[in-house]
Amino acid sequence: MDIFAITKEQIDSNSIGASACEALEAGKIVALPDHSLFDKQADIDFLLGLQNNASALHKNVAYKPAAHKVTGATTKTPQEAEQLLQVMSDFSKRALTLLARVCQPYAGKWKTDYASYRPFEEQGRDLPLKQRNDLMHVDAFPSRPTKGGGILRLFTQINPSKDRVWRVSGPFDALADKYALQAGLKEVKGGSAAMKRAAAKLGRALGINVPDRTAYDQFMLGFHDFLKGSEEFQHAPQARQMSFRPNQVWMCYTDVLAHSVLSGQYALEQTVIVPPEAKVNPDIAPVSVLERIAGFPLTPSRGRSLQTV
Ligand SMILES: O=C(O)CCC(=O)C(=O)O
Ligand SMILES: [Fe+2]
Repeated sequence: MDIFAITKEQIDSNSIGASACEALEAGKIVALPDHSLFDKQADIDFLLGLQNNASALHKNVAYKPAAHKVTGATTKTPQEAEQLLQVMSDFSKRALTLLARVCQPYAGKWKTDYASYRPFEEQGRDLPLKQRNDLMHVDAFPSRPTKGGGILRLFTQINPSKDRVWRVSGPFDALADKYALQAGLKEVKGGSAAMKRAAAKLGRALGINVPDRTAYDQFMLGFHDFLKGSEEFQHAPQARQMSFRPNQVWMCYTDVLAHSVLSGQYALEQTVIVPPEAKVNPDIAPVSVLERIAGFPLTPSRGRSLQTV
């Protein structure tokens, strides 16, 4: 029920059409046939070996394709840094190629976001509440507002022997119907253009980047925190546990499907931001669901289109 499985034959014969996008938008996990997203075993061994530097790796390792840069890793030598950049960049390219084949209706329309490598054991990770990924949540990025776009992520794991275990709960509309008002949906304001200009100016003067958040982004950030802090939601009886085996590749909209990771080590992920108008069923996008509940637009461009209807 939560999984939409795609076969190698479907990928090879280009016969997926819009079916995977539809499943993803409805909050399902698309499971792909086992598929290595690495050129050679040596690249995988290199990433697994980085764990030996655990004390130097503070958080997930991020690869930023637009800047062709890796952050979050402290490498021992320039050669190691160069190899990590190369391996992450190759992974990112392969993941994006696969995404474009599985989600043809989106190809060319998304904004490429970061890729990441997650070298730590997730079980028992000691993180502050907002950063804890073992509590179910929908994703929202504080530094990168999507302005209504969907957060589509492709995951794989290079762990040779251990499953990655998730808990999931959806669909989004049921979650929003139950909790969006409690989480402050009616109170969010995008801020006026003048306020945003003033904040951006102040940010530049202080040398910090002030993200340009819409009311939608503000709500989703708050919703992420609200869900992590809700005892009731964390113990929701409808939540399901699922396991991903070594070498498995899977995708989902992590802002549509509430999820948490209970255990697992050595996963990689590539994110793309899909604008709502590129979706096959824009009416079920979180921004549309939330606007129906709120009764007012949550992003400026959607505000314009709502007014002309
Ligand atoms: O690493 C994972 O398996 C998922 C963690 C998560 O929820 C996230 O990165 O937003
Ligand atoms: Fe998440």
